[in-house]
Amino acid sequence: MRTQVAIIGGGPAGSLLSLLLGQGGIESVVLESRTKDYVLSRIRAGVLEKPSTEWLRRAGLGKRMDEEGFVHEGINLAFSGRIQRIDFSELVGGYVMVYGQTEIQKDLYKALLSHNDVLLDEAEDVALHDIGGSSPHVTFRRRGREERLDCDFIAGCDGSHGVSRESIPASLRDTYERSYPFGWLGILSETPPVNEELIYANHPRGFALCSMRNENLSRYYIQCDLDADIEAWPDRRFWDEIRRRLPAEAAERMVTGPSIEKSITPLRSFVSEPMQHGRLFLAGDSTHVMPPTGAKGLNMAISDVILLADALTRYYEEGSKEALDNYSDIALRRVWKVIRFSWWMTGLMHRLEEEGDLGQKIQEAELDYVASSRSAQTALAENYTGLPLR
Ligand code: FAS
Ligand code: PHB
Repeated sequence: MRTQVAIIGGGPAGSLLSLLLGQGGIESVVLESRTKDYVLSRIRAGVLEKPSTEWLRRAGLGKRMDEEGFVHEGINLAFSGRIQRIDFSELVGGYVMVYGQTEIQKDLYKALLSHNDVLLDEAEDVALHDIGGSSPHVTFRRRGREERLDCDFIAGCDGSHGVSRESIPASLRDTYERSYPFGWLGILSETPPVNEELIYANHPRGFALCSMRNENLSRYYIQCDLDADIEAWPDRRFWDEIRRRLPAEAAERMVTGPSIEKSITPLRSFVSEPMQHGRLFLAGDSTHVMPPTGAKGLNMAISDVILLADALTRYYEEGSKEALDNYSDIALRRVWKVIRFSWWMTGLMHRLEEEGDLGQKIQEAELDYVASSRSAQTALAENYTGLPLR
């Protein structure tokens, strides 16, 4: 087999890249190790930055997003028994869109499947070869057959546990990592959301987040110990705990019900540099992971892909390698700003045992400052709604 760009990973990054390249007349093949149905069943992100919604519309993926998604012109910070709204439209003319990653993945696969044989799922033992040389290729096994895919370039969009990043010699990679000593216990419930917009809550008992997917599908998270046992968190205990972490006015409004999904997510910040080695280009979680507190992971995957698709298009249309050569530097500048914001939101909103009660008081004072300072709110709004691409 031969193609122009071999894409490893059929998540949001890989499938969006393939779609954008196809729209520019550039061939690609996406190799996904899981089944399509498995990828479509994953519950992950829920919030899109304004720029992400604009790029998805330009890629022809705006229709269902604009029909079924919810534009939010603000978020709410809860602390010290009160709630402070951050008004994105007033502060920066911005918004975010609540539209689940599951829905975006459905739209992407639907758009991709109209292009023949672009997406090959259940591709096992994917291995990258000659990424530093002149004939890059990928080998894999599918449906019992050994396959080889020759290409000009390889895009590593295989997430934080993929093979692409590891294909770059360790001596040529710089990795930066911080794992937090806590996780998020999240549930999905067919109940009306407690609030029209998201509530991020700081509380001495730990962080809590009230989010949603639609008017009758809510997504809630609470900070939990990393080694927490899901069995020890029956729904009743979850609802009691999240209510205790919210101001009374919200806790009283909360409608509870059986959870239809429950999972624990570890929190970490991770960056691997560079995002390019020879003919291999990395995008999304394969090269950076951040705590979901800033709602950034999916949005960063999308912005990497917008940059990479543009650079590959310039190469094939104009023969210019300049954008490809600058891809890693340009993408990493935005990555580090977003890693910083996610680290800041996580440090502000979570119970940090090592900081003790003094730390809790300092967090509450910082939140009180944010609540009373237009410039602090503007900085938060700028970062949350989406920083410029370059
Ligand atoms: P993905 O991990 O989504 O996709 C990689 C794909 O590669 C997968 O389908 C995998 O099966 C495949 N793959 C792996 N190894 C392979 C191999 N060897 N060969 C072939 N294929 C391989 N982000 C936000 O922006 N907003 C949020 O609100 C948010 N909430 C989150 C909540 C949770 C609970 C979690 C876990 C994450 C959240 N994120 C959020 C981050 C998340 O959305 C990721 O950033 C996003 O899925 C990244 O997309 P990809 O880079 O495509 O990686
Ligand atoms: C979600 O809805 O799943 C969600 C929203 C905001 C975050 C993280 C997750 O910061």
